[in-house]
Amino acid sequence: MKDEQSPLVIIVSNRGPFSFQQEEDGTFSHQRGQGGLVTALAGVIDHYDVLWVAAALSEDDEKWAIAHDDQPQEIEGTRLQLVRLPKEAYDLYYNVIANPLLWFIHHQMWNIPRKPDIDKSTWAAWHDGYKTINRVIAEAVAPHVNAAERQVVVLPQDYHLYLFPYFLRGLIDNPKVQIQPFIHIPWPGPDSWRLLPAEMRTPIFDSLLNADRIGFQTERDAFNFVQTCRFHLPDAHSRGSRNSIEYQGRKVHAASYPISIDVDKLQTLTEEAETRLLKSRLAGIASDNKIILRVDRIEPSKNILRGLQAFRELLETKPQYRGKVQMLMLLVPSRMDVEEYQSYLQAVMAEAGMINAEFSDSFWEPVRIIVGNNYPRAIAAFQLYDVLLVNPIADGMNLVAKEGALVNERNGVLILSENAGAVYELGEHALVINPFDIHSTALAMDQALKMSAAERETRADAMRRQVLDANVRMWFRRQLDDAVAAIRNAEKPKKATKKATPSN
Ligand code: GDG
Repeated sequence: MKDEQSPLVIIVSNRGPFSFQQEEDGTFSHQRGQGGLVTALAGVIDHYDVLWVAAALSEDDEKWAIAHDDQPQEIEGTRLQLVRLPKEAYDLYYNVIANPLLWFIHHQMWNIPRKPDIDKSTWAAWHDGYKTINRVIAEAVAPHVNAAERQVVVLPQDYHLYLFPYFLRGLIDNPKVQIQPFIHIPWPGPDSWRLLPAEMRTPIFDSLLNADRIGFQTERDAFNFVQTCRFHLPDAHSRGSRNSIEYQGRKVHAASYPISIDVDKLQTLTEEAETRLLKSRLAGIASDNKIILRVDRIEPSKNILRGLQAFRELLETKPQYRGKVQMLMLLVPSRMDVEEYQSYLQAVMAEAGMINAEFSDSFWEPVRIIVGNNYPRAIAAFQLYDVLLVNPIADGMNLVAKEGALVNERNGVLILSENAGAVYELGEHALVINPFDIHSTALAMDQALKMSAAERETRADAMRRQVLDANVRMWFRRQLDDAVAAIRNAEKPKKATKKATPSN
């Protein structure tokens, strides 16, 4: 049941919750969108009055938008508006600026003597792509904000929309609005931003400070943001605060809202026939081997290659595991038109092939890679692992770690990077590693594989409880509660303040 008194919530994201396909008879069918963000948000919005505004990503999405006069339509209980965007500008925004430039800065993935190389074409992409798309999306959202006669909470999602708050602020006149971006990826410290020219980074910080509150995955990210603004914007002051910035007469909060998973939905999914079938297939592949699992998008920041190198070291130094342990890797294709991603996949395949060539025997394949997009298969695999390897170079949160902890049936051990946001909630019960340290990762694999049943159970129980206690609904609710409280606070008549007396 939606609460009529509740605010209008406008989620704004690059990728929407549904994609469309036009059938031969001209009607449209739809499919749920993919990705961590859509999965997380799709699970929680049913209870709110939500308008979701996203980019029309395909030709059929555009046709769907045209068929509905570019107005919102209700799809499975969600009001959705897809914004048609100039194609060339979209390509520059997405494939030159957002991914890879901003993504690489956030995950610190540079090979600095060579990259980033910000040349004339990057500048053109900034002006004609990133700025343009952010402005056009803000223009699509503004009329909804202005027409609403009640509180409005605008939730732009992630690094694709950094300039959106600036453009939106210039277009709206509704005082009962809170602009509250959420940033899903890690926010690096001030020095990392020196890789971006001041004429790019300053508008990003300035735009975000046009918001009222900015949500981050962890306190570390929120603190890094405050520090970044202090260092790079001469007019920004934190006045000793770790989580707010005063800038141009406004106070902007940096808050942490660790994202989580939809516990009920995930548990239901484990019961479905398809998941069960996939589970028995995967169990068959692993035979009676212990499973070291990883589930990731094919993404250099996930550190897949070092994970394999650690497994190689394990097999080299501890021959007792040969024939007894299999590394199962479910890899989801991602950004396959970006050169770095293609060559990364090639390197991963080559390393896995080399390990198999060196160690396999007639009955045992040390590494098994399954490439493809199949969420139920990932859920099936989570139930089966003995060890889950989550070793990203940097990761905002990492939902895989939480999903695994919830549904695993073998009291599996989590090996977790100290640079994943999830480490703050799960680290105490996981084996925490430095993601660059291949040797220690191999030692952690050994420790996990020989850990006593009692210790595995204690750790797994604690992680499961932690995930059960922090559902994704809470993540969403907390953001809305804070936004509504801020609007109410702003509406309260201001008490006359005493004139400050100069002190010594
Ligand atoms: C970004 C941030 C942050 C697995 N196989 C398939 C599939 N999955 C699911 C996983 C998980 C999701 O995709 C991936 O989420 P992660 O959090 O692990 O990683 P990112 O995609 O990088 O997500 C991250 C997240 O946003 C949310 O804020 O935690 O730090 O980088 O749920 O189980 N999904 C589909 N097909 C598969 O084959 N569709």
